[in-house]
Amino acid sequence: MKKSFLLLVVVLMMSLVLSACGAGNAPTTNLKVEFTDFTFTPDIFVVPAGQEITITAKNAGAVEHEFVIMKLGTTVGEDFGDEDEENIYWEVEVQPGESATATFTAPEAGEYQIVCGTEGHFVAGMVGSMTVVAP
Ligand SMILES: [Cu+2]
Repeated sequence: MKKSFLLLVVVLMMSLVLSACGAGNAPTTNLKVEFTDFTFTPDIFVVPAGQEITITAKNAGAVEHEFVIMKLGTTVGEDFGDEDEENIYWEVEVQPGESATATFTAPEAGEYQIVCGTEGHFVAGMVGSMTVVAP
């Protein structure tokens, strides 16, 4: 009795994990993101390496926000500053109340940090991640 209940719990948890992965892990060349003060929604992105990616970003916040992709192997330290500028792979900025559509070429496969480069927003927790998968 006890054992079968445990097994049921394990199976249920595994199916939850699997369905969560399935929904979030499909690489796409068409990203949509909404900025608020101070969050990216969604904050996890999966794209195929080397492909042209179109991103539509809507700023629903009250201040300017940026979607900054850091270069592979680099992350922002305690705060986003001048020393991080050279580590930017690509970025787009959107004024409050506006939307922007832009394109970039997905870099090589790996895990990339996404940050907002507007002063103070990184510290406020405006961060995300982009997984680039081999096509
Ligand atoms: Cu921001």
